[in-house]
Amino acid sequence: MEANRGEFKTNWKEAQLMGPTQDDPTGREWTWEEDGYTVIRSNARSGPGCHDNCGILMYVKDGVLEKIEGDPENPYNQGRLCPRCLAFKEMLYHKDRLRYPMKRAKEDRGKNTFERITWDEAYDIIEREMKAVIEKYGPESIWVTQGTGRDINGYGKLMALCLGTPNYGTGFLSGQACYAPRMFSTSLKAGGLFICDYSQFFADRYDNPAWEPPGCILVWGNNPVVANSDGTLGHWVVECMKRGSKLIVIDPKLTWLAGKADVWLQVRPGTDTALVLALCNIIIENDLQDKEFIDLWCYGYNEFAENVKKYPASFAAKTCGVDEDLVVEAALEIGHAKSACLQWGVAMDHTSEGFITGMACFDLMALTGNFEKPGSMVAANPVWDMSVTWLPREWVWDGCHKPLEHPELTMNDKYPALNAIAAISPDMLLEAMETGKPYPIKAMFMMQNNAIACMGAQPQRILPALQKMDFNVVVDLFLTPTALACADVLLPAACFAERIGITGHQPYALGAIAQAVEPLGECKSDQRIIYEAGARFQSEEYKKWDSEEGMYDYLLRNTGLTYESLRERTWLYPEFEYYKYKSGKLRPDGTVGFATKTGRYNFYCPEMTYFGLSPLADYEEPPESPISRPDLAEKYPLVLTTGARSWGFFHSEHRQSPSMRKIHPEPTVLIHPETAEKYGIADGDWVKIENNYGSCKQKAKLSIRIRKDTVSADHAWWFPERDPNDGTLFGVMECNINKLIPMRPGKVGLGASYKSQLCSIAKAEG
Ligand SMILES: Nc1nc2c(c(=O)[nH]1)N[C@H]1C(S)=C(S)[C@@H](COP(=O)(O)OP(=O)(O)OC[C@H]3O[C@@H](n4cnc5c(=O)[nH]c(N)nc54)[C@H](O)[C@@H]3O)O[C@H]1N2
Ligand SMILES: Nc1nc2c(c(=O)[nH]1)N[C@H]1C(S)=C(S)[C@@H](COP(=O)(O)OP(=O)(O)OC[C@H]3O[C@@H](n4cnc5c(=O)[nH]c(N)nc54)[C@H](O)[C@@H]3O)O[C@H]1N2
Ligand code: SF4
Ligand SMILES: [Mo]
Repeated sequence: MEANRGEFKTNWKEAQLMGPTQDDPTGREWTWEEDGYTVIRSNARSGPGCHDNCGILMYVKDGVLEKIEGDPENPYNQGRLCPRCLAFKEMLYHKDRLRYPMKRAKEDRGKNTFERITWDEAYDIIEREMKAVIEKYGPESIWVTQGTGRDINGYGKLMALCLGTPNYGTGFLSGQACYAPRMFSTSLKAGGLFICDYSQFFADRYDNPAWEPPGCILVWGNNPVVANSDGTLGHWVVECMKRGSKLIVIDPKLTWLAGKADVWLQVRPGTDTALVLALCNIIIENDLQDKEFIDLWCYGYNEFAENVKKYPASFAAKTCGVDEDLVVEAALEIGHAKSACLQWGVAMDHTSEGFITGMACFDLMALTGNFEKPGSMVAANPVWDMSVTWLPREWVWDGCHKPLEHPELTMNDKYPALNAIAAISPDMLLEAMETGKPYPIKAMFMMQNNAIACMGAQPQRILPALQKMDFNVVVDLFLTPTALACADVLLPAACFAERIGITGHQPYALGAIAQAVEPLGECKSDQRIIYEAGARFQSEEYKKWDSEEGMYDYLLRNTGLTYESLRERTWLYPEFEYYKYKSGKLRPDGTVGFATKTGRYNFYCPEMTYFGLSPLADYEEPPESPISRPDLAEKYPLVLTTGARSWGFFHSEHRQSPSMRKIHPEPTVLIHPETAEKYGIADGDWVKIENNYGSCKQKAKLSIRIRKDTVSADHAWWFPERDPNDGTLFGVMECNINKLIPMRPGKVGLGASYKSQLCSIAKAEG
């Protein structure tokens, strides 16, 4: 790689950075010429969607992106890429990419009668229509929505601020059931987010002398090798296993990792809390708890220890449907391990009271002293306070907006926990769209949100609610079922290779997204769309920048970097240390301990009483399960889990990509062969999946990998190859498993039922 060594413009030795960095950037260039290509070094990001920032090298010839390779020097992925980045070109240059802003008459919603317009006309319409809604109903009647953790999210908040509405958040994601429940659990328990330590905080990774591989990794309701979710790459787990980490997997399905685990606990979906509490019980019974950590750094241990006596191994075995000996074996493995970490997945948030599961998981880690030591749970603090993308902070947009006039207008009366994390309730907002109460919702500004196909539960409610709005804006890469159903103005977003950006939501490194090619047609980055559209609603003070680069310079203003200097390095790792609760680095006041009110890890969580809940974690059956609803189970005897991630798709995306579709051509429901036989279903048959909320059909895939009492159905299917004028919205309602999932959060307003429902199955016509 001689060709990419050169001189930097920035003198890094003299640069006044906010803090010391780990890696030596000398000579690492961000662009160079090689074999007739211009090579651009960058960090991948959406769109299309992903939670990660893998290091990439983009090879460009004559203005065309010809190939992408993994950047072997980037510590994050060390040269490896998953199929979606390798097939990125198929999405970037797809014939169906939206290329121009478009409008459609409101009476044509659902029909493909979009007309091309200019950006100015698009912004004129948005200004006129949104101002009419604001005038008539107030700014709070606009809902600005986002999808999952793409880098646009922090900026979406700016759009809401510009429009003056408090209603900004995930679009129709029942119970904010993606990461928010777990993050809130951990902030109450430990005063912040803590994640597994796979050496990702170090620029020299597994070779760093301070790092040690976890003694034991618990992969809990997560499939990291496929999902690479929330800034964790699956191959990190594999690298730790190579270095001796033991593996415990908790999953109703035999995943690739479960097949390699020391212990695999094949739980009934929705019962995880019972298992965690039993593991805690067994550890205490065997006197394997970390007494020093508990004495010095924890609060309410005695109450906790007393409470988990209710959950012996036999309770977990019976409730979760697993072997009692295996529960004990897992507990002893964790209790004896020199260190352990818990890699949790969205399966937790996808049960109604998953918020409590998250709390219990942290109790298990605290009980065994697995905080802040190498190979345990370490604090995921934002890099140099740059949390612009995952958890937008108010200061980021300081001075760029008028304060919200009616912050009290969030619809969280029922859910004080949501107010505590400044989140909205998508469930309440859908109700408001339907009923006009507590106040009407009349306009949508939807970015990266294919709600009808994917994010929303009960799309049969969402579709009519969207179609009766006064005005809808959709920003996407493609004409999705949601856009076809409801967009009055449809705006084309740029892919990551077509724009610049900064990454930094993953708490290890700051990174730059470098532009490799010109945007297709008139596509623009979401960020630019937001500041251009936002300017129509804001006064002069908002106009702090007039370019994307200016915007990123503004965001980086406290770090000592500019966008250009960050791009020069491509990535930058701040210094990292362990045991921050001992050095005062977890608390804003610099005193030792955790950043909770008690200053300790809270086994007993006083704040829970504010939400009318028990301060200790306890088990509750899912609202619809064979045990809680035997009446329903008579008709719908199987447990339904949905949406397990697949290699080629990111949610509803990539159905257009020929190679990704080849991996996974049709919607499939995984059924145990004995169960299938009972219902007369053969491999490849179309199956009607039904419950008390609705029904859909998917193709049977028979496999002994899944529990006999459970079926696992795909989510987010639509058929972009269909004619948009055939009246089916790309077939979005035919195979849509979300018709069987209620828009109904857990008691605190967080958590939902995407992975724990009841259903019946029967052979269907094709
Ligand atoms: N390729 C790809 N990657 C993705 C995504 C994608 O769509 N495609 N989506 C991204 C997003 S937004 C998210 S939130 C993450 C999620 O990533 P993951 O957390 O990995 O989510 P899933 O694959 O839905 O579920 C993980 C595992 O939980 C198991 N499971 C199902 N129900 C239960 C249960 O009740 N208890 C337990 N213990 N396990 C259960 C499933 O069988 C599955 O193996 O992935 C992200 N990454
Ligand atoms: N049944 C079931 N339903 C689920 C889940 C499940 O496990 N089971 N998982 C849930 C979870 S955890 C999540 S997070 C949600 C995810 O829900 P979403 O984030 O809404 O996922 P998608 O629908 O794939 O993505 C929305 C749209 O974003 C567009 N897009 C991608 N990149 C960009 C970009 O850079 N800019 C713009 N403007 N648009 C872009 C895509 O083309 C797509 O149409 O789904 C939820 N739905
Ligand atoms: S996880 Fe896959 S799609 Fe996401 S950035 Fe990495 S290689 Fe690309
Ligand atoms: Mo998610």
